[in-house]
Amino acid sequence: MPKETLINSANERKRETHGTKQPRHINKIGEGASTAQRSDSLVQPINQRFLKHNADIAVIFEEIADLLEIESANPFRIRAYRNAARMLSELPQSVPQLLQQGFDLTQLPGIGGDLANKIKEIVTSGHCSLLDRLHKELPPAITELLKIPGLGPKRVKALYHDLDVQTVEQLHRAARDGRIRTLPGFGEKTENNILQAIEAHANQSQRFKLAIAAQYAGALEKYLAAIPGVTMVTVAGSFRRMRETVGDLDFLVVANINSPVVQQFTAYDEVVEILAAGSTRASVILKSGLQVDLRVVEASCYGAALHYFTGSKAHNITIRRMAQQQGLKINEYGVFRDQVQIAGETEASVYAAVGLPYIPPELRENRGEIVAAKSGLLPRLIELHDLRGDLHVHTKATDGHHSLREMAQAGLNCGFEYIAITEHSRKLAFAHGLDATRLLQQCDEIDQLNAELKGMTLLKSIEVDILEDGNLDLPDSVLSRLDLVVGAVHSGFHLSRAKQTERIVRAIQRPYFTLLAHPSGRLIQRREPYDVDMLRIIREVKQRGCFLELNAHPERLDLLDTQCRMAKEEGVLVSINSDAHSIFDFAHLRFGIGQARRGWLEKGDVLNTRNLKALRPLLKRTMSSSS
Ligand code: DGT
Ligand code: CA
Ligand code: CA
Repeated sequence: MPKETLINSANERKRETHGTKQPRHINKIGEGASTAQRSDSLVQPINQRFLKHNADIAVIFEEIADLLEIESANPFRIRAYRNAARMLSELPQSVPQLLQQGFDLTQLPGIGGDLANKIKEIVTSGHCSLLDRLHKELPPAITELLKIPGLGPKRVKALYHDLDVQTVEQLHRAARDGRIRTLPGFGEKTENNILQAIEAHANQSQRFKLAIAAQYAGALEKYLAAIPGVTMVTVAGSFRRMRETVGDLDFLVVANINSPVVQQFTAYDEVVEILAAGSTRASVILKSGLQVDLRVVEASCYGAALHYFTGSKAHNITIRRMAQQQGLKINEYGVFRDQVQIAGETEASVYAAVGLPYIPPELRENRGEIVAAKSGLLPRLIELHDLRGDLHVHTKATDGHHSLREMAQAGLNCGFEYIAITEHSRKLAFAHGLDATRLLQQCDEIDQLNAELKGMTLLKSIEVDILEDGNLDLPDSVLSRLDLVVGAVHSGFHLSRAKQTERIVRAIQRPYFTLLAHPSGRLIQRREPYDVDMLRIIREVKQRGCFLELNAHPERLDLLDTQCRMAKEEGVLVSINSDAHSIFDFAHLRFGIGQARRGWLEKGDVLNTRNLKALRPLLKRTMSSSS
């Protein structure tokens, strides 16, 4: 093999390891490098050979070893995968290339017939059926536990088998509740160490909720756009990808050479600290604690810079590798062939240069979007204007701030055709929840108002509490008189996984149940999702012809993006709702749309893109006692 090739692949490996390294904090759970590669690897078609590097194969073998160890497989078998992973990651020759040259892989150290076949399978098909099988048996999040310092596969195995701990959140809970010390071989000291490790892991960076960051971003965007010489301002990074929280804001500005943009940026009145300031870049901390990075670029490389700074890093790395395979170089200044810029003025030109259609920012997480783009299978993502109504709205009859009429008018202003009035039920005394009498009274008011309203229909509903035993907080005789029933959990968050799942499943099975509100129960940065078997719930929802909510409240954004995708795969429609408590809250819907787009949802996957005529029969199905 020529020397140059060896050096190149060694550098490439280094960059890969560096490039996919993720900061350790709880908010990134599920988005680590291995997860990203995993979802991609499940769908890569045969001709994607070039996406597989030695390091990719090593990652797969390492994960197999971890999962086998958690499954108590034969130690020799586990060791074989670990050794092969190490060997592959250190091997300077590219295994895919060796295979192409007809090299017999069993000549590599530690590679027998079985492993050689697995490597071939990975290189030629992009996935490994053994790993696919293991993922079916063990929750994918479990490998995240291995990232907590001090937790190896043996401990993870004990935690999973004895305490049913599958996620870092559950681990945290178990440690806080003192359950870990009861396990053989753990003890109080280990429990404390685990607790500290999780907290260190979680606190490594302060993140801002998307809606909060949007406020700072909007103001700064206006300020920057008004600076002389500035022709374009965009916020890139995780903000543009609509992640539910952002670590910092990445502003990209096109400006002419004489523009005082950097000086004026650092002079912005919210700046409390200037971390760096050069001629084309700067970083500052705002009063809020939010960091803002600024990059100034020329119009000719705007698209390349936007692509680079939008990320995600994992997405960029894969695109860059594709470019390398085609003899191209991509960086934040453009796409180059032999030092000549061939693309980069627009983002679309960057994708076109590597033979791909434009990929929307919300999909750029290296979760299969590149393969989908290549195969012409990118989803046509839902947009805000696709919504025809909102199925979760409160009024001042309970804890909202505006009247029925005011909420109806606000809905009309959004271009909606219907909104469902979903007050809390009696159990939520602090919210002045409705009992049967008050609910039926509200139904009468709605009937009267509907007779008067033009272009807007109020649907009669309730956000009924799901009690701890799975019953609903109001009798069937009352619920049966509504257009739809929205059910929600507001208490008993700490039930065991089995009990919580059973509770929610029972509620869904009630004769009048339509929509499960904020299904995971998490409050961003305040309360972890409750422990529940979401797939089971989604399947029950499907079975009953019911629906799931994606609650757009900035603190909820619940369904999670990955769960949206799960719902889509299971064929369950999602309703993107504001949970408005005032006329202003419909504005939250845009974040719900962002989350839905991150979850690959299209217009057809979303219940409330239906017009009222199409919606009614879907709701009716859930509202017949025989269903
Ligand atoms: P955040 O701020 O933690 O919510 O997440 P991002 O994605 O906004 O990350 P950030 O602010 O560190 O960087 C913005 C983008 O810049 C990132 O999404 C991709 C790109 N980027 C940053 N560092 C690297 C790198 O080392 N390699 C590559 N390929 N891209 C990078
Ligand atoms: Ca950022
Ligand atoms: Ca940044």
